[in-house]
Amino acid sequence: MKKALITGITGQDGAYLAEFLLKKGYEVHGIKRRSSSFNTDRIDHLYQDPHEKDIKLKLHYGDLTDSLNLTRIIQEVQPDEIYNLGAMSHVRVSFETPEYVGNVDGLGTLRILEAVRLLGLTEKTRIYQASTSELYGLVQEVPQKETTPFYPRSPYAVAKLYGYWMTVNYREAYNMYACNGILFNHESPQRGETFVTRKITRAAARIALGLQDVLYLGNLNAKRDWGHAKDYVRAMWLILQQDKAEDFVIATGVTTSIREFVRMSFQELGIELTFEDEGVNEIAKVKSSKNSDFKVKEGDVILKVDPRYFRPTEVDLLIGDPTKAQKQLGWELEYDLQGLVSEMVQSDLKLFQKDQYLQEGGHDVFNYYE
Ligand code: NDP
Ligand code: GDR
Repeated sequence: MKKALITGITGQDGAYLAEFLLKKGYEVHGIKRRSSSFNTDRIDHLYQDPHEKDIKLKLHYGDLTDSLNLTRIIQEVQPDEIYNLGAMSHVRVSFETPEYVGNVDGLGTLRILEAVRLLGLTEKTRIYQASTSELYGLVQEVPQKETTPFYPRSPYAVAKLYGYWMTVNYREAYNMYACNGILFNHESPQRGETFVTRKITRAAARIALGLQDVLYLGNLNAKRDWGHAKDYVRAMWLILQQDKAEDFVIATGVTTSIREFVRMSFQELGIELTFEDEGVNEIAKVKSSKNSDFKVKEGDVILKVDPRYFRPTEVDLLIGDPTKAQKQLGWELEYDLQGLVSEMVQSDLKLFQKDQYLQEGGHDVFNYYE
């Protein structure tokens, strides 16, 4: 039985990957951070009581800033595969915490690579590094592929650039099986609430149910190549199953603006929008609504721009070319954007119907949204 170690197992990708690997028969180990409240929501459905025998999912406390801890866990587990998904992954927040991001996202990658080397596991352990389309940053070429030059535009992307090159360097210097997956944006109902897609699908559901009036967003013109996280974790695994370690772009090849994602999300609920006044004064109004149970009416302003969400340096356009992954890994998409939007909106609608029910029953409902 193969053993996998996942950093960032409590995140969106970590949770889907753990589920995927368990189904494949792996023993899965995950590193979780100590938190003052429970932080395992996304993997609770996979949880196995550690008092039982032969459990297949094991969690270890740890942190990517702690070399001793990482080295000890890797020594204990002796993993066949390590998926380094742990990161402070929010681009805008990285402008506020640049040193921390350098430590976790940049040096954290080095700590994993070096631990494997020092423990003499270079022949046994394969390493997947969660690299990102943010490396491309300022547009140099479209669509972006493995050979496109990088031009990172945030402390997050600069830290990930260090992780990318460390992975390449350890592969070349020590003949390690270490690979970068250069993944373009991927989303799901488990996406963190402050990333733009989830912020939009949550707001669409909440506005329809009368739990929120307005959605505040930043740059509506940015374009992203959005896929489904389930398709993307399968690619991570495939990248580690090849004869030779290589880096791969994982993307859909289709790009869509934030504004269009808003339109599609509300449309999923039968609410048509009109957008007025591009720029900082841009708003979106309800044009029509098919569902009379929803608490919106024609002319309601449901979206405003708040410059607070603008970034000091923005990545305007991402569109990836997944040809290499398709040819060499045999990787194919199972989801398209319409299916993704539909799944996310319907999931959030169900989630917030519970809040609506509680509120109507006279209970207080609090929801932090940014
Ligand atoms: P999430 O933000 O959902 O998850 C990040 C994970 O990293 C969480 O488990 C988090 O723990 C953990 N983590 C954060 N800081 C530390 C630390 N100091 N030590 C150990 N673990 C830590 O990210 P995603 O699942 O969306 O992304 C997975 C990886 O892929 C990340 O590295 C991200 O940068 C990268 N990536 C993501 C893309 C995407 O579109 N989703 C695209 C390309 C790359 P906790 O739950 O406690 O916060
Ligand atoms: P991104 O994702 O920065 O691409 O990084 P995010 O969803 O945060 O932003 C996408 C685009 O939407 C614009 N935007 C807003 N973004 C957020 N979060 N909130 C807003 O209110 C808002 N309004 C407009 C942004 O300016 C941006 O252009 C994600 C992360 O998962 C990274 O970890 C990963 O590496 C990349 O995807 C690929």
